[in-house]
Amino acid sequence: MSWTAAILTLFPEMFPGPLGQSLAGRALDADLWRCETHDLRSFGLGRHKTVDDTPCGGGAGMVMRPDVVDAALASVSRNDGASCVYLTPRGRPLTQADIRRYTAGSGVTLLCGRYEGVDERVLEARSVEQVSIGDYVLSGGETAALVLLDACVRLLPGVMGSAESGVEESFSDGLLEYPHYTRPAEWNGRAVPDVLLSGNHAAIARWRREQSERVTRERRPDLWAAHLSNTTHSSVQEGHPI
Ligand code: JB8
Repeated sequence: MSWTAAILTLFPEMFPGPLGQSLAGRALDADLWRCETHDLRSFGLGRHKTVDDTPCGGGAGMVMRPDVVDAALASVSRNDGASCVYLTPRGRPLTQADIRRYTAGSGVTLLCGRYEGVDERVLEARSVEQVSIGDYVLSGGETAALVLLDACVRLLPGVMGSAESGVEESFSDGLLEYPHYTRPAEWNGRAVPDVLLSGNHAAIARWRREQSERVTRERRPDLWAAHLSNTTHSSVQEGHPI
C-alpha cells in the first residue's frame, strides 16, 4: 500500500491541484503516493449539512464544530502509522525534520480548517499536531496542506531520480544555499563570478561555502545562530534537523 495523504477539507476539488503536475504528479500516476480527499461537508449536521457555529465567548466569524470534525477523523481508517496534522498559524513552525518524520510513516491525515478555525477540544481528544507553514494568514488550511505534501512527496522512495537526489540541498548542514549561475557568462552587463569559470575546484568550494555563510548570516540570523552553536559544540556534524 502506497504512502497516503488523507485530506479532510470543505474544498476537496483543491486536491491534488498543483501536485497533479510535474514531479509529484508523475509520482501520483505511478502510485508512489495516494491523494485521498474526505469532504467535511458530508459529515455536517441537519438538512443544511452544518459544519460550523458561533464562537463561545463571542467575537467575529465561525468555528468548526468538534462533533463534525471528530466524525470525519473517525472515518479515516489510517489513524495507525500516519500522523494527524492540523494546519494553522497558531501551530509550531513546520520543519524539514517533521517532513522526514511524516514520510517515514504510512502517510499523513491533514485537517484543513476554514473560517476562524477548529474547536480546540477535538484537536486535543484526537492528538492532532498543530503546525504552521509561516507567519502569515491564509484563507484556509488547504494551500498550507499542499505545501506540506509537496515537501513530503519529493522525499518518498522512487520519486526523485538519482540526478536530482541531493534531496535537502538548502537545509542539510543548517546553511542556506550559495547562489547559482549558468550561461551565458555575461548577461545584460552582468558577469558570472570569475571563480566559477576558473576550473579551480578547491577555490569554487571555498567561495560557495563563504557565500552560504554570508547569505545565512544576512537573511536568517536564527539559522546562523543555530549553525554556530552546532559547529562550536562538536556534537552534530551531519544530519542536523534544519
Ligand atoms: C483555518 O496555515 B494557515 C491557515 C490555516 C487555517 C486558516 C487560515 C490560515 C483557517 N485554518 O495560515
